[in-house]
Amino acid sequence: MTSPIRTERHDEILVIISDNQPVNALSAAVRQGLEAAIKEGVADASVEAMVIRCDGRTFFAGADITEFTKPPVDPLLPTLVDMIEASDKPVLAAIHGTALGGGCEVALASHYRIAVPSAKLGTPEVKLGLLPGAGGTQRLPRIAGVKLALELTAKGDQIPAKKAHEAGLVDRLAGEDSLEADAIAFAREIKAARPIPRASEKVAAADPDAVAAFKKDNARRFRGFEAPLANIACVEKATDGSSYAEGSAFERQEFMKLMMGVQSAAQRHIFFAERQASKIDDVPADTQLREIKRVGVIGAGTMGGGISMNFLSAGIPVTIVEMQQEALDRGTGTVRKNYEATAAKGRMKPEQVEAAMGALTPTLNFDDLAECDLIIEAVYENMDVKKEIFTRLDKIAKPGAILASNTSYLDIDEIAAVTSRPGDVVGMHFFSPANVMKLLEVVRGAKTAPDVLATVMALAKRIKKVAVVAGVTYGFIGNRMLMPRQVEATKLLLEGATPEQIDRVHVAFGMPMGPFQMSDLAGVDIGWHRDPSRIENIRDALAAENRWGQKTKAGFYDYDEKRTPSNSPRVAEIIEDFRAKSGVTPREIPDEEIVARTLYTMVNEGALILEEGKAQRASDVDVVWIYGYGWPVYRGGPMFWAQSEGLPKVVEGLEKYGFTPAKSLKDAAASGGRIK
Ligand code: T1G
Repeated sequence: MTSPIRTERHDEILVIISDNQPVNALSAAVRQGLEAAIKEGVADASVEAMVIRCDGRTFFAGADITEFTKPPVDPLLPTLVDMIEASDKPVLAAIHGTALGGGCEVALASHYRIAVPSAKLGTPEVKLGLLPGAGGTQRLPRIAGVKLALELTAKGDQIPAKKAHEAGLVDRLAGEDSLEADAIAFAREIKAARPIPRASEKVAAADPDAVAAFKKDNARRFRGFEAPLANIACVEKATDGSSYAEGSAFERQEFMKLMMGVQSAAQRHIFFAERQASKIDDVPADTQLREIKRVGVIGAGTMGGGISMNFLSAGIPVTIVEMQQEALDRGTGTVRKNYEATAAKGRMKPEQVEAAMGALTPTLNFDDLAECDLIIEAVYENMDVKKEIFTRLDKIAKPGAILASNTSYLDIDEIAAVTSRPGDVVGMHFFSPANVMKLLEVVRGAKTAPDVLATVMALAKRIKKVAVVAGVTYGFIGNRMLMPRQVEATKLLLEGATPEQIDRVHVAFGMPMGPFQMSDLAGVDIGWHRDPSRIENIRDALAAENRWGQKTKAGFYDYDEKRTPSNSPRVAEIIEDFRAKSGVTPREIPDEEIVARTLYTMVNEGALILEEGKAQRASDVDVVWIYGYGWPVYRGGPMFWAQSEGLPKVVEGLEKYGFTPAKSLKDAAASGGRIK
């Protein structure tokens, strides 16, 4: 097999080139090729300096993550980078695209770094539950200081080449289209410069204030994660007077601890699961896509406005339709307000706000949708209303337009059936707030055409969503799994638990909030029959007293002006009343029962969804819960977590509390296999 590494001579400069598509991951073959090429350059007296660069779209994007579960192959990356640095001839890294992780570490071990202005550098290993294990935590603080080293390692931020140049992380900026030539010229310039600069020989100044501030600013973000603290410890080690050798030994030790831990396995699982989710098993990757030049959105409410922003922010014009001018104005006003809030935080320029708003065409005329290539219905959850809309769309939408519904639960096949073009109908279930939440459930109807699916999945990437294909089933994947959790959480209230206990168990597990906190945020009145005289359950009782959640400053909790929650004596009374009416004597509920009844039941529902073919793969279910509901990524999603809990334990827990485990779950538990 040919090596992905080749060399080219430019007189006294040896250029070492990697071509390992798609992202030049530092696979064993790449490492072996680099080692051989560096040795060749060092041994050849006519070589006075070396340049390392990559073909394709990016400089090395890191170690090859697919190798982590395989036996290690020499040279290991730490050995390779130290060998590069030890070269007695200058080595120069020529960077384009994203120099990430081990790729950044190869650049840091090189003696000089030149980058095109569009390049970015980073050490995002922390997002995989790891840390830069090839000297990155030791070289970064020595080159660029503690503060930047923490941002890059413990947070996993990327830094644009220009900023990296200002910080001394990059020595020179190349022309955007002349990287190799500029790198060779730079190599000629420094080839005789001595001493050769080596990061590991520099001293990194301690900066306890920066560490303290960083820990304080990121405490919430790091809650439950192990890797960020390990990164911080390694960066601090580089500044405590330890030698590079001592620091890198400590780094190696910490890296191996993380590598062997469950959190990194979970985070690496999600890294690949997210990319796998974009693949539709029975739709070829090269399916011809439909062109989407203009999107129509029906409904300018919270969802319609948020959905529109996704496309406007991606530079896709939107026609937004309402029935009343007042609603239309309110909707477009909210879009502008959201953009202006983003601009106020410096994350958008005023001219970008105007460009986005300029691409938004509000109208009361439904027929204006005729020019749209994709039309997304985002009105309230009522099947009759949706059918009426799709009947009208069928008459006015242009041939080939994709007709999508943002429904959260309803049957896409039933909606498609009112049109003459069911192949063009698909579900696009955005999660609120639609311009923020990354998950998009793409609901495949029985007749949805393959190219419609492929087009929507590709469009999801364009609007920076993580898309997962769901089948037609009530609540699709995420909301269907939410139902047993909500049912059991409510039952547990009757039996003796409190909203705060149940929420505490979920937050301690790593969820951003528990079921009742979530209910108060979304609205206790969502789906309520609106008849205050009809009180059949605790939720009805709350809704009837206008306890609709945060928006009415009272729900399952009471809220002050700043929406700070407090336990509600009134809610306790309501729960007591229902216990009395139901003849239930409250009992002490152990936390493990809450876990089994609210989390194991979700896993069981996920297994049923998979058995019914309503999700393509178990990892898709995980992706839904990570990106749609904030499931802690260090637990890898419900199905991965169940596996790490031990399926026999999950099955036993389900049976202990009277649930029937899904067949696939039981079989996998019995055979020691996995849920697929
Ligand atoms: N290893 C193996 N495969 C990788 C990979 C990697 N590092 N990065 C990407 N891929 C695959 C990916 O699975 C997909 O495969 C294809 O490449 C395109 O990726 C010792 C231990 C570089 C910004 O964390 O952030 O170095 O689905 O769809 O959107 O200190 O990939 O096509 O079959 O994401 O253009 C640290 C991870 C590793 C960077 C490009 N590095 N990658 O984004 O394409 S650990 C990272 C990314 C490490 C050392 C440590 C992104 C990207 P497929 P893609 P993209």
